[in-house]
Amino acid sequence: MMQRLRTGAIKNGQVWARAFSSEPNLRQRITQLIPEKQAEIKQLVKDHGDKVMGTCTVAQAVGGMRSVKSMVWETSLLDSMEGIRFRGYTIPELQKLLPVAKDGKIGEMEPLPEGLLWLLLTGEVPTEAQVRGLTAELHERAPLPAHIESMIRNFPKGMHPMTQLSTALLACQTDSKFAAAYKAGIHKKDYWDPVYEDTLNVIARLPRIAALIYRCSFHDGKIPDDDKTLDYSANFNRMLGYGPGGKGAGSADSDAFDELMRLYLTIHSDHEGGNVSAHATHLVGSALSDPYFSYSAGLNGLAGPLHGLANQEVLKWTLEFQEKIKASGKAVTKDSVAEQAWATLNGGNVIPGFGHAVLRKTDPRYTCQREFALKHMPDDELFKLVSTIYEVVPGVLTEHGKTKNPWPNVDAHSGCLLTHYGLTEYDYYTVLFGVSRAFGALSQVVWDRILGLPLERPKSVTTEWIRNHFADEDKFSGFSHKDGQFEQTSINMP
Ligand code: FAM
Repeated sequence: MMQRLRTGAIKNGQVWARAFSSEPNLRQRITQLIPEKQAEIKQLVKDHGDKVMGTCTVAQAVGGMRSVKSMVWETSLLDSMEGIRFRGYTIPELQKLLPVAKDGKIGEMEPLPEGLLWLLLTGEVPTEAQVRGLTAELHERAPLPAHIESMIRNFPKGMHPMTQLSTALLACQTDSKFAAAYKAGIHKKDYWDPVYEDTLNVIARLPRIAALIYRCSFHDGKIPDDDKTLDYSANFNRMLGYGPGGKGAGSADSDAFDELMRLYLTIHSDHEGGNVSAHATHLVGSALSDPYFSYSAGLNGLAGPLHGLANQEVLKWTLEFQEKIKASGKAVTKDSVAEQAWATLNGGNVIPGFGHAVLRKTDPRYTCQREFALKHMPDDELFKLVSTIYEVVPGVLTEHGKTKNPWPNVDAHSGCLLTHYGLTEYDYYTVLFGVSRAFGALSQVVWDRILGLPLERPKSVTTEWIRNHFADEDKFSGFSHKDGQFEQTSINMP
């Protein structure tokens, strides 16, 4: 039976459906949804194709295209005041709805990211049986192409973990089902199918790639086999070398690190389409580059300090401050935090973990991590410092007067949680973000191919074109907030 599952899982979704429930499995459910969704997008273009969704001013074109509505992204939507909704659901809603680890009660434990993956790909909350089936399917898809492990083991010491992650994932491209199918002349209506295969394979393989990078960069290079009895996050933790409660954390909370990883992988998965990693993945995928190429590109964007790398920068900033305070023999106070924040700003640097290109309030991904800390580690020293920073920095940034959003984002909190459970190597943190972001960015790429979205190719212009175009008009003094659809964006002068 197991052997039948192993081969059948990848070739034929029917087998998985029979094995875990009589309900449709993920591939079957997506297949059922396709005709309806394809008809919907055709109708949408027929009904509204010539309507204007928004505009783009010169300031927006020069200032990073903030708020320019020019992309379709089905898996999530971000509201500047409320934060992210995954297929219409907020994070607290998902915490009450999505299946949890075995024996747990829905709503009392953190959601399984496998359930979120189902939601992102179908728009539907899966049943427990469907999630168990998906977990098992990901285990079957997890083995890496033969050359990957030795490649990671031979990366130069000191190569940044994100460089390793992007390179190792790209090297798995030898196994792309889409690239092979395209070469063999697949009909365009069937593109989505091998893209779906690649997507699930990438998501299944990322934990082992990421764990190998961690074990080789920071430890002895030893890594256990995949444990098929565990869910995606718990298995990832074991491969990283951590027990259910992490390393050195309180034994009362014996599965707290597994729970943290489930929450972490769920909340970092998607943040609509315009962020650098998602947009890069979508853009590269639009050239029909397969999911290995496109997500490797997304990871390269995630590695920037203004985007995913901010999580390592936050911990570095916080620990350096803690160290400085300890060395001076003083205590952490609101005043000393404010002093440090001003020193950072006066040095011409950003305060990592604060601000956002779209959000205008505290990121709900920050809030749910704070709630996790209050539940599991309220007395943690670093958590207390992060809480003080939360009390002080928004005021400093507001007084500084530049940032449009003085509130913390997702990256302001994650490092202190990981540190509590023993994962202290902050250069590694963005890799965890990268494992999670594949869920959202690649789910959308599957839908890009189902919906037949074409090559992405916006129009660019030169500054001379702009000058000439507006030569007779006095339009360089700004613009009005006519309908609240866009904001003046800042322009970075070198
Ligand atoms: N500290 C200091 N200055 C900041 C700031 C911060 N945390 N956030 C924004 N500003 C500055 C910004 O640099 C800009 O200054 P200039 O006019 O001198 O260029 C000004 O405020 C206006 O920026 P904005 O319109 O409010 O933000 P942007 O949309 O341009 O940038 C971020 C958004 C996220 C890049 C910016 O807030 C930032 O650099 N934050 C710190 C880095 C960080 O936490 N990134 C992670 C974002 C996260 F959610 C993610 O992607 N994972």
